[in-house]
Parts: sequence; C-alpha cells; structure tokens
Amino acid sequence: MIGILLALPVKADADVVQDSVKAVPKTITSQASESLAIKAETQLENSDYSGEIDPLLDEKRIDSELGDNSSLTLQTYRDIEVEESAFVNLPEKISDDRINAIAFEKISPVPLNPRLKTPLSISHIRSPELLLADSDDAIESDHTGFQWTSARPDGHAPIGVMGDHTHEKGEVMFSYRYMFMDMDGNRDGTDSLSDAEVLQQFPVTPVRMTMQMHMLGVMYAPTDDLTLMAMVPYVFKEMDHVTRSGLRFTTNSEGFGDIKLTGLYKILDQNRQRLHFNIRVSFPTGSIEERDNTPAGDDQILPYPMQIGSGTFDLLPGITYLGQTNNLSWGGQAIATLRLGESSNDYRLGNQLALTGWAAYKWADWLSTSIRLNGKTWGNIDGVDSRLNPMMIPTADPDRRGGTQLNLGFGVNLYAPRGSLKGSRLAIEFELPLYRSLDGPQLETDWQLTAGIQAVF
Ligand SMILES: [Cu+2]
Repeated sequence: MIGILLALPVKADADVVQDSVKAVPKTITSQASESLAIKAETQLENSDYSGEIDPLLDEKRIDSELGDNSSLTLQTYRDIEVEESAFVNLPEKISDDRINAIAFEKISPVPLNPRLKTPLSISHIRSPELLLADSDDAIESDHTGFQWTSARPDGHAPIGVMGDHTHEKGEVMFSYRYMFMDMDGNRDGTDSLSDAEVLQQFPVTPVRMTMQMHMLGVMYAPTDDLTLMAMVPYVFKEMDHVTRSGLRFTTNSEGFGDIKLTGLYKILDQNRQRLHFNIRVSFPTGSIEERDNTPAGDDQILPYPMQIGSGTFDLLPGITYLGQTNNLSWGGQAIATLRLGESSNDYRLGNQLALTGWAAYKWADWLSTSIRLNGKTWGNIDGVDSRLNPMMIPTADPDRRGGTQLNLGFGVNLYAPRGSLKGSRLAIEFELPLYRSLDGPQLETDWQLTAGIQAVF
C-alpha cells in the first residue's frame, strides 16, 4: 500500500491562487518507506507545442519557446526519497491560470533513470483544483494520460441537454434554466398548412402556441460514480386560435410541472472520455386539469398540449457519452421516455425517443461555442380524455399528437475558471428545425431557446 499525498498549496482559496501565480510549486510527498519517482505532466492551454522538458534543468529553453500565445506540454521527472518532499517548480512564465490539467505519474520502484523505465501506473489527471485527492485510485487508473474534466467552459454540454455530466464526490450544483419554445403555424406530415386548410377539416384551429419554462435543478454526488439530480419546472403555456367564423381567442395555463429525479451512474472514465447511464423518473405532479374560457363556454377543460403534466409516472432511461481534447469536446446522449400506466383522465401520452450529439470548441478558458443535432420522435396518445371533442379542434385529437423533429442548435457557454464565482456557468442555446414531420394538423415548433446558470459548491 503506497500512500502518496499530492499536496498543492494553491488550493480552492481564490486569494491564494492569485498570490501563487508567479511560482507554482507542486508538492509531492511520499509517505511510504520506499523510493519513488514522480513524473509531473502539465498540460497548458492552447498547446501548439509539446515536448519533454525538465524545467529545473532547462528553464531558459522553456522561456525561449513559450511565446505569448504558445504553450507546451511539460513533463518533469523527479526522483524522491523516503519521506522527502519534492518540489516541481514551474518557470515563472507559466502561471497557474494557464494550466489545464496536471497529471502525476508514479514510477515505482524507482529506476535510476526513470525515463528509461516503462511507467507502472499513471495517476491523476485532474484540473488543478482537484489535484489534492490522494492518489490511491491512481493505481487503478489507465495508462492513457489525461482524463475528462468538467473544469472548462465546454465541460458541460450545451445547456439544452439535461443530465449530461456527473460530479465528483461531495459536489453540489444548483442550476436555473429558462426555456422558450415558439410554435407558429400548422403542419401535416412534412407540409405546412394554412389556417384556412386546417379550418376545412375542423371548426377551430390553433394558430400559435408559446411555452415557457423556468426550471430549478440541484445535483449532488454521493460518490464519484453516482450523481443524483432533481428538477422542478414551472410552466407557462399560451395558445392562440381562430374559428371558421373568424373569431380569435387565446387560452392560457400555468403551473408546476412534473418533478423529475435522476440518477447518473458513471461506467467509464478514461482516455479523456466518459460514459454514464441516466435513469430518470418523472412524477405526475403537473396538472392535467387545466381549464380556461373558450367560445364553447367558460372554464372548459383544455386539450392535451395545454396541460402542464403528463399525468403518468414516466421512466426515462438513457446513456450519455462525453469526450474531449485540449480545445475540443463532443458528446452524445440517447434518452427514452416511457409512460407508465394511464393518467387519471384515461389517457397516456406517447412514448418518446430523443437522440442528440454535439461538438464544442473552447476559444478561451472562459468561453466555448457549440453546435448540436437534436432529434426526437414521439408517439400519439393512447386512450382519450372523454371531455374533449376531437372533431372540434386538432389539439383534442389523440391521434394528431405524434411526430419527428430534428433540430440544429447553436450554443455559447461562459465559465468562470477562477475568482469568487469560480466554477459558475452561464450558457445559452438556440435551436432551429432541420426536419419536421407531424401527425397533423399539429402546431409545428419553429425555434426554441434555452438559457441557464449553474453554480458548483
Ligand atoms: Cu451538475
């Protein structure tokens, strides 16, 4: 049992970090009664150079090759003796700000010249603030070098993706998201329909619907492998209509939606890639009894798309993949929505399958932009709410609810890499449809926007 303590004086305290920018001593202490060799590999931002350099021996060489914009992968080899501390002093020019990740590699037993020996194990690839963990699990790590890190602007997926990341043990994250969805005009299959065309089939047609959602979320990781997440939405819906006689009217509904609890279980974490399972349960806390005044009378039950909740317990199993290099990241997620049982109003919304994939580029340690494909296909409604008349308006017909849509999303992620807001994020994503096919007439989604803030503690 070898206990290595990787102690880094520039811990979480922002003031200390500021003071330590000039010299970055990384302290490695061996508590085992044996000799160890440590290789510290430091990965810097915007790396367009990589090489093996011992800064203790060759500081001038680093300086000469480190221009304003250039940087390098730095490898330092040090032999350390029993109970001795080794300080790996990085040159002054390399401030902590620019360090993306640091890996310590333990080479044991120590060879006379560690460069000639194949490493037995590679340890932590962590962002600097995570460096302090003890390295016992290092022995179980792979030999691939760096691991995936969330401590960068593209360390989270575009904000429209839920359950994209897991947390380290003990971390808590609070989030707030705002979503706006605009549905203007009807469609049947892949063809747009005018209001007049819908009114040939129905006495009343929806013209436009908007949906807004405020969503509070909290994440907590009881272990490095398991992250728990709870989400509480508050929803506003508004639908404009026109009748054959030209009468226009609007209905509204609002309320708390379905509360969702998610478990994220990490099953792979190596080679700067991660994979986790998503298991989400959606509770039928949202109302399916929303009413409003219509030309048919006051306080009428509203049709399916104007209800706030699904009315059923829903199970959402899924899987998420993440990968990254220095300045690039990507990921994919598949989530199914399975409606369990039947709502108290004798119907069940259609099941859904959502597939999404994205790529993001990190322009700076605080900024990334993303592009995403977001595809969904969902079924019609089983059963019927007998208070609704499907001959009156297409939104009341359970067989005109299904569809398939592919969106293209553009996102911006802002991240605070240091300072008092360290770890906080602000992100926005805008989605436009590439493909829409609906069991219609049904209102078509023209665009949607998601914005959110996230803070880790
Ligand atoms: Cu989180």
